[in-house]
Amino acid sequence: MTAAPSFVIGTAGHIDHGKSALVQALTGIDPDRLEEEKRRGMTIDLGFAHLDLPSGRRVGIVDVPGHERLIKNMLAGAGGLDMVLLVVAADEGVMPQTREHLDILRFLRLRQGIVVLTKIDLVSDPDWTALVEEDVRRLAAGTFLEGAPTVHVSARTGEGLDRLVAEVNRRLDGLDARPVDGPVRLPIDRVFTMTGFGTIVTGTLWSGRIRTGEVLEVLPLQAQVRVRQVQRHGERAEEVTAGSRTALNLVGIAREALERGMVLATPATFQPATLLDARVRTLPSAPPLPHLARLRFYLGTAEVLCRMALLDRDRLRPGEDAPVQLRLERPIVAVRGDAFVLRRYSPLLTVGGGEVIAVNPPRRRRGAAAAATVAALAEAKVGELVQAAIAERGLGGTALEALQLLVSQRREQVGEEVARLVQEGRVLQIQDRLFDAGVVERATVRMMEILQEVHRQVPWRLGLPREELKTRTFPGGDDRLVAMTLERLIDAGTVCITRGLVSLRAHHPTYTPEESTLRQAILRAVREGRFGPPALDEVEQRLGGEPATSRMVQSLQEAGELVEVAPGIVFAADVLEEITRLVLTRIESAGEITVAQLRDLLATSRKFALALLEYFDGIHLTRRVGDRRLLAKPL
Ligand SMILES: Nc1nc2c(ncn2[C@@H]2O[C@H](COP(=O)(O)OP(=O)(O)OP(=O)(O)O)[C@@H](O)[C@H]2O)c(=O)[nH]1
Ligand SMILES: [Mg+2]
Repeated sequence: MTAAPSFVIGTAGHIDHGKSALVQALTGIDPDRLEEEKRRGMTIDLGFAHLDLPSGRRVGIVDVPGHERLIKNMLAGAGGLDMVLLVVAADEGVMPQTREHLDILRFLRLRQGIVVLTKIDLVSDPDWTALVEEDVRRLAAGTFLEGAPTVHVSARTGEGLDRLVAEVNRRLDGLDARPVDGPVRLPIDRVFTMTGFGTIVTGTLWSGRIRTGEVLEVLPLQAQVRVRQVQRHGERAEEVTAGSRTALNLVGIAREALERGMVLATPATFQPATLLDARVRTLPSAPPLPHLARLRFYLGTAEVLCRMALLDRDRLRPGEDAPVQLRLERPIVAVRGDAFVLRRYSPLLTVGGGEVIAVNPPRRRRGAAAAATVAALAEAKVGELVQAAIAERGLGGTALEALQLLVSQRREQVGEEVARLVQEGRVLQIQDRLFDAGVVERATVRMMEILQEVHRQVPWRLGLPREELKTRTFPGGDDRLVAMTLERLIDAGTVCITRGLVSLRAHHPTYTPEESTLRQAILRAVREGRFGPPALDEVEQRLGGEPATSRMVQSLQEAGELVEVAPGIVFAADVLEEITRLVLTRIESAGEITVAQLRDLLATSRKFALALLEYFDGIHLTRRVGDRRLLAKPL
């Protein structure tokens, strides 16, 4: 069963035009809840109510202040609206904050509204009313309110209220529901404590659903909290869904830690941001803005100071549209596609607004290139963004969850795009990690080049240890990626791994005549010692102690002709094979062998016998039980 989607309606309009009186007349709830509001007869902060429609549906109402100095509070309420009642007092007509509120709602991309001419009881001259209506029509032209119904209302006499309610009811059906299946995102607009409950926060749930008992994250604090109780329109509920006015009783956080502007969210989904790529448009009435103008930035219920870096011009003129980077003074939660409003710092004045294009992008150098990048990003499709984000992570790859943070789109949508990219071969998925196929391809080519280079420069070496190869070709690379790349190259017959060394299959070590002579001499010296070979450094000294000698010792080991059974103790491979056979024969007949027995058998010293048996343990030929060695695996 899917319940009807929830919506929130807001008021807007000039001070004293009757917004709060209208809400009270409609709902019976006085939205002016503060003592100061009642005393001064004006709204100071947001007020909340709910309206039961004839269809049985209940909608949330947010009442905003009209005072020009309280626009910041109006903005905190305007962010979560689905529909507005633009209130214009019939006796006064369009006034400055009628315009400013409408400008703000346009920047916030509100789509639906009704014009309410209030105080209609105060106007008896129909010509005057027609004049006001004409003014409003001109104001609405070219905005989402163009063609919207205008309802004449009196909060005092009740005239027109029924028509208004019917109009609200009708208009709600045309609204798009907010994404219930998205992550939880609730910009907090109020925080208070209630005796017996502790911390309560309220807000409009922008997306997702919240259930009792759920754990959420407070951003930008990145603190975890538990939801002890959920309320919807002041009534206890098991669950609230997107578009609902919501109150939550939180456990695990002090009231003092919370404030308006913070966001409650699904944990590990949003990344607090201080840098945004954005497109900004200024109002025709705005002053020209210089590069790095200091502005107030409003998104959700947050207000934060910022500097606006102009990427492709020195000045943003009135009515212009430009790609910018916004450097915020405090982290906020923003998502690609979010709408925001910009106001001048002093004097306080709405100057523009825009849309977030990228969250936490690289800091851009001004110029045509940066502007073009941001413009291209603005046009990019989700798939392209996902691919760019994966490519940006390079050889380290990225997890799907991290992509949600990077791209901040609806969860399923990102998953679908990833699946498509994997299928098209543009993204590689290894277990739960994602890599850009192009990046991997380039790294693979580079790996072959490095092997070629090493083979050419050091022809005597069999290959490169895996770790060394990794740090040279996949710096910062994910181990799973390295393993998979090697596996592919081995399968293709291009590369092989011998005794832990990676080489091109076509490579065979070659030696200069001097190196060949040295190898022979080393091998002879070790083999002569038979079951009691000379120590490595002794051999090296005997042969002149040149660096070439130790290089050839290494090459003999790599080739498997010498085996180091313990540090400094090497046996010729054929001698070690002979010892292995003797040990096996002995265990077969006697069932076991001890260090002393091996020492006697080989007529050698205890040092060698012990080193050999430990070596055999190490390669899992034998296993130790007390003093004795048995076969690791029964024959
Ligand atoms: N006669 C008449 N007076 C009204 C009507 N609606 C509101 N008023 C009066 O107008 C004054 C302002 O009304 P409010 O509802 O507080 O105005 P507001 O738009 O909420 O004002 P702010 O919140 O401060 O922006 C009050 O004295 C109301 O009683 C109406 O329909 N008719
Ligand atoms: Mg009011």
